[in-house]
Amino acid sequence: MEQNQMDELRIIMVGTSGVGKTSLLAAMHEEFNKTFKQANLEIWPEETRTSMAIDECKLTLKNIDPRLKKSVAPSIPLERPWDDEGFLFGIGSGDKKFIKLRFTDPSGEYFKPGAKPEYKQYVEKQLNDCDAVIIPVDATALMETKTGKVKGTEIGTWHEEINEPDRITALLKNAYENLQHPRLVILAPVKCESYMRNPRDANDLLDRVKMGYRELLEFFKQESLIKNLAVVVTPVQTIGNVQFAYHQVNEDGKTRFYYHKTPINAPYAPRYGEQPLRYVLRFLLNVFAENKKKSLEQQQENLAILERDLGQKKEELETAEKQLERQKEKFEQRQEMWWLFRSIANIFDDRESAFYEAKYEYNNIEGEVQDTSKDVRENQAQVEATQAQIDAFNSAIFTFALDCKRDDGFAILQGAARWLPIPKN
Ligand SMILES: Nc1nc2c(ncn2[C@@H]2O[C@H](COP(=O)(O)OP(=O)(O)OP(=O)(O)O)[C@@H](O)[C@H]2O)c(=O)[nH]1
Ligand SMILES: [Mg+2]
Repeated sequence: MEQNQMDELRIIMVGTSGVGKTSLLAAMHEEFNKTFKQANLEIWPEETRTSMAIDECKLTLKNIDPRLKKSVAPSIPLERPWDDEGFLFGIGSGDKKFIKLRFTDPSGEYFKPGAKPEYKQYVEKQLNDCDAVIIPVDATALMETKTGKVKGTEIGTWHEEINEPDRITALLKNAYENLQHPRLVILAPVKCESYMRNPRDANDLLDRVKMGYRELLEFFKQESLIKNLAVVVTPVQTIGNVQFAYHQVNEDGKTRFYYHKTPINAPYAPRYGEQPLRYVLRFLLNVFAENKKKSLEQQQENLAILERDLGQKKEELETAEKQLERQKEKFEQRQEMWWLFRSIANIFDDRESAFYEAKYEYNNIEGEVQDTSKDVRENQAQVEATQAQIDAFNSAIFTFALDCKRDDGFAILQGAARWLPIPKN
């Protein structure tokens, strides 16, 4: 999490070309307004290349033909990948923005083994720095074989080819080797309408995800990682009302899946797009609240020191005031004396300097008391503001977390207690 003028939390979509990164982000985006409103949070989206691509993707999916022949435009690999601002928006309440969220949706080209060095470096750095990673999983590739739906302990015939789990595992092993910060990994089956019809099918899909990413999930469970990693599975129907029909090997030797809408004129109705969003926010807000708690403790400590300091200075001021009173009285007494006696007395006992010294000392301490009082007020305001932020976040997390699904294909595989707790509201 970047500690600049406003904290920024970063999420990256990870997966090979055509697996469904942009479509998933589009399905999540479709739920944004409703989900944030529900949690009494405002969002301030910024117009970027990615936000326009998301709108275009939604348009394509909203008007997609009954046989899904038309497809979403592949995301364009940029000459300089870091020019990609991603999809950026501020979150806050009232008119106060608390944090920024940045979703990055790279082109699948970047993840290819033969990708250009600058793409490889980009992916490596992003995976190192991003707080959360979302991995769309092509459910058809995971669940279908040449002879129909998987049975027993089978994994889909095209899982390796299309989802490239080994490639993804290698990238994350590399990025999380010496993981020092909390991270969330979401495995999100997409194009999964045909496998989410009833809880039994949905849980079967979940089991296949665990089998299809066994090596990755075992890596996540190792000692050095387990305390910093939360892992979740959230199947998202990125179009809705779609049925897998059949597969066909095309001239290029590549297998293509064919689908149709059910009913044939069904509208664009993505389902559960808000679930990965809810888990991302539940995680990030917990991480954020935890960091805020640390800075709150620090602020409270500073405030306690300042208050102690102010107490001391006030005591010193009282002493200086008494001293000033005393010197003033003595000086005034001296002033009332007959001038000759006064001049002689002043030679042995200069009450005027003593008085002005006491006055100077008093003014000095009074200035310090005013400065420290100001510091105390400012720190108190900061402590209250941070506490208010934490409270706002906790209630937002609470609202988000309430509707996080944990059954029928959805699951928290790791880090539930540590990074996805539901705060007491
Ligand atoms: N059957 C089916 N196809 C879908 C669904 N959602 C998206 N698609 C299709 O999946 C294909 C890939 O989707 P994208 O979201 O562009 O995939 P991507 O990972 O962003 O691909 P790149 O940008 O090239 O890396 C497109 O042809 C979409 O039309 C769905 O729910 N069901
Ligand atoms: Mg894309």
